[in-house]
Amino acid sequence: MRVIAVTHLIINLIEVLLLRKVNITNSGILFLIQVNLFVFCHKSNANHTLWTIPVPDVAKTTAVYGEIQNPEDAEISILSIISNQYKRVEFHSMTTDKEGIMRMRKLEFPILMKAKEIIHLDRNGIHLMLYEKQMGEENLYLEIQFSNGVTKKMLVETKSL
Ligand SMILES: [Cu+2]
Repeated sequence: MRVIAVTHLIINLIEVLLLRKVNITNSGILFLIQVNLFVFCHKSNANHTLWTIPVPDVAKTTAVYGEIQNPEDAEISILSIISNQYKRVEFHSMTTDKEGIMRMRKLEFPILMKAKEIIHLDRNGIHLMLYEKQMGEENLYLEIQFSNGVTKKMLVETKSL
């Protein structure tokens, strides 16, 4: 009886230790997941990615979608956007006319942004149009010039649909 009891105690102890070990590992994994999630969220927040769809080399025009954020606590405006691959960058909006046809309309700079505002650029709304493609570097970049003197250089990713 005593031997059995001791054995049982040892098994219990091992179980507790194993369980603890497992728990520590689990918490470790959970912690790592949380850290990764945090870094991921934080990163995606800080980068506000822009993207475009692949266009044939002969195309002189492309559209850019994604997000542009005003990180400031104050109103600022976008004075201009320049690109390393295209001569001209315009803001466009999509409006539906009386006949129900969607039309692009050019928005003039400066583009006013409220404090912390995020402009969501998408295929049915506001987007960027890049004109007159020139030969140049492989990666497409946009440089957003804000009225507070800050210039933000953003890489435009290519997404295949
Ligand atoms: Cu457009």
